[in-house]
Amino acid sequence: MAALSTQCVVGPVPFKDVAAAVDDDRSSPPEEHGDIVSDLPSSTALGMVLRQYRGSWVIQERVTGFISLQRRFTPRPGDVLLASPAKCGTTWLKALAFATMARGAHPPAGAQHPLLRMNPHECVPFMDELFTAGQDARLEALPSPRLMHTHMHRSLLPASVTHNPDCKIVFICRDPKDMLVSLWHFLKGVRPFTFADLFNSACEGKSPNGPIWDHLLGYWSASKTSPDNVLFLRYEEMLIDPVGHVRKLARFIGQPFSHTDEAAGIPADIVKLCSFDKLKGLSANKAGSYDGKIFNFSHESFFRKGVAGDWVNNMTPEMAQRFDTIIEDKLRGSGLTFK
Ligand code: PAP
Repeated sequence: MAALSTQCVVGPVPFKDVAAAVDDDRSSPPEEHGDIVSDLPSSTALGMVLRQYRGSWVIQERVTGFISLQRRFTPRPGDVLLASPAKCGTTWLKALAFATMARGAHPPAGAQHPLLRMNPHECVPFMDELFTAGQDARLEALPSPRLMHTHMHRSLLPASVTHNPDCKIVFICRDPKDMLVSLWHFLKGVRPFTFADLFNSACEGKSPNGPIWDHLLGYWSASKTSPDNVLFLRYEEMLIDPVGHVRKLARFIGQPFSHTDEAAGIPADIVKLCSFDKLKGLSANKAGSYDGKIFNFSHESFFRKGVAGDWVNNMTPEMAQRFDTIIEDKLRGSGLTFK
């Protein structure tokens, strides 16, 4: 690593700044695991081949990365892992968590804040993708504490993460109906399928990283049994009280706001910096694209409406009822509801 010495820098730092300086030759080559993948149950949905791996339907190209992650990822004390099903508020959570953890080096009201010049996905790395591409050396190059993200089910994470009191997981979810609608708008640009196709796949549990209910239940249960290690957040509640949730997030990761922070209005500044309108309006998010290795997404596609309840504009009442009933049945007895 040439440009950024990690010895004197405290994390999290913008991932893009570090990644650009990593010599890719030092990255571990992707492991093959082809024999394991070809033995897994498969299903074709939405123009993609999915493989059922440890209960989760995974885009085929990602399975080897997941296996590599399980075998090679070494957590460090202080690591914070953001986890989410797709389209549940990851971009927002990445921005809020980065701004909160990096507030010492980067005051949220500062004119030079990294989130003013780069997309939140460029600040916080997506582990699943880096392991898929054999670029996990980029994670190793990050100074501690690291802030990372995964769309993996909790059951797919290595025990070194899930049974590690020094590793914190922050999970975000939202009404699964809104998640589906958001996913459709996001993916329809890169895959030709209808909303009905996505809806039917999700009802069967066969959407990418599905079933959604197992994704939710894994982190929900862990947040109940290990509340110091797993924080369970809901997008809709965050929209109602973003400042309260930023305080909760800061406390959970062991960096509560001091009286001085509060007096200086730091929590409110973080919320302002990361607000939908602020981020959407930045040129860093209006232009450019995100190389997701399998797909390429424009930065602006991560900012659509940013509201709760948009499913009413995309689903019939019958579809909504069918999906609500499935989710309710699957979550029954867990204490988790979306009513
Ligand atoms: P990802 O899983 O691909 O990373 P993710 O960020 O989880 O996507 O989801 C995007 C949703 O969050 C979009 O919701 P919508 O389609 O219903 O509008 C997007 O608009 C919303 N979003 C992005 N940034 C923010 C933000 N700063 N505040 C609130 N919502 C946001």
